[in-house]
Amino acid sequence: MTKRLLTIQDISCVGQCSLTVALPVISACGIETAILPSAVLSTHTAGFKNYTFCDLTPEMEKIQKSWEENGIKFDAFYTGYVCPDQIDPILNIMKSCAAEGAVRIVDPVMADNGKMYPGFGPDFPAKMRRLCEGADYLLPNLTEAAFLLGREPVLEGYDRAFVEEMLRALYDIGVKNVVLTGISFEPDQLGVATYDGKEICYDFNPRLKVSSHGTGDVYASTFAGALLRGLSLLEAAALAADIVCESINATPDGHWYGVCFERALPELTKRLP
Ligand code: PXL
Repeated sequence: MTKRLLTIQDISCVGQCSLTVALPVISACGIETAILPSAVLSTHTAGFKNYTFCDLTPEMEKIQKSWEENGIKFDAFYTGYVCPDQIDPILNIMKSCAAEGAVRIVDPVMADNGKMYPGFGPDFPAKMRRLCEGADYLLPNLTEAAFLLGREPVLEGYDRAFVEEMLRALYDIGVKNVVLTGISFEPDQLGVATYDGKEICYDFNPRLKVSSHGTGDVYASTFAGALLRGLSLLEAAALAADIVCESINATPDGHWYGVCFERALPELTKRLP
């Protein structure tokens, strides 16, 4: 039977991120993809000027009630960019609209490259941490991982012991599986580390020369779709990294605001069982 996933994140109308990535990517994986927009923005917040922002928190409870009245349940939840007052409404939806054995995938979108995204205050990581507690899969980048743990981000010069201590600390938040992205021990490699409470695994790809917006969303969406199609933790983590690389490689120079993940969708469907 086809699985139904609910993804909760913003609609950035233009910008190739969040829902405009998650919906096509997860659908391409053959998973029914339902959405709950956390906010509507004219564009994403990384480089466009005068973006509009409409916080949809007041809709959430009403939507939940309607879903309850229709008996709608989800096999999986995948959260991304959410607003500070949405943690409890989202936890309520995850409780009342979960099919048996429903999986929670949390991408704690809030920061990158050592800095919080515009619009999130210093109190946001503690709120986001509450959403992470009880997640089946947590997918932070190194900056988000540090902020979730109340630490200063360390982005270079670290070793395996540093990464592995961090994975264990993230696991201790109350998470079943951790996927830590943006790990690098050598200048020409970039990868991810996974931890399921027993085993730590790594997957590396050659580091690409450009840094791009929206790659975290391509990563998490591919991971979610692949996982629901039956791939293991490490298989889904590695496939998602490959699809991000493929998307970056398919993006022409000067296309600064996102990656052309659309061009990587054929490769994604080819790689699924
Ligand atoms: O890609 C993460 C993201 C999602 N949504 C919005 C953003 C960003 C990153 O900047 O601004 C609105």
